[in-house]
Amino acid sequence: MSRTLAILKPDCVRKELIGKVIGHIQSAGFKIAAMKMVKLTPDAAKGFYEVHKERPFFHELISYMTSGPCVPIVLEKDNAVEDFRKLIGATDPAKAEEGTIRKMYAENIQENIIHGSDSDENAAKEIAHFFSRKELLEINGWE
Ligand code: RTP
Ligand code: MG
Repeated sequence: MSRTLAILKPDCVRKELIGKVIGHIQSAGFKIAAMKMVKLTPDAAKGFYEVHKERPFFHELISYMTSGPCVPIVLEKDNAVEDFRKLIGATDPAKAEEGTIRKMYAENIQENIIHGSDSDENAAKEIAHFFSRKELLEINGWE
């Protein structure tokens, strides 16, 4: 069993797609281990996407991610990181495979509905970004 971090991004919340997207995630065999709704501050969004700080789209990405509430979710499954990236599809929905969440619901390469961690190491860091050890202990008994 391994873990990944998903975020239902602000466009997902705005379009009232939370229920539909979570339905696809659960049908694909992922277990929801923790979930909350938060509004990222610019500093929190910059911290989360620090790896992209030199990219031309960084400023736009931060305004998008702070444009409304989002829903971080800790997911559990065998091979969680890789299987979840397959389920959400390519960053650009125009290039995503049929049946993927981004293909079905995303608008464009930026407003793409959902985030998924890209490695086990980043999943652990990203989970810690949104959920304290105390919360995870209280919710799931994780040490
Ligand atoms: P994520 O980290 O959100 O799961 O997305 P990803 O791995 O598929 O894509 P990544 O390259 O990490 O980019 C992070 C997010 O930045 C926005 N983006 N905009 N305007 C653009 O060309 C562009 N490229 C990326 C997207 O919201 C993307 O998910
Ligand atoms: Mg990424």
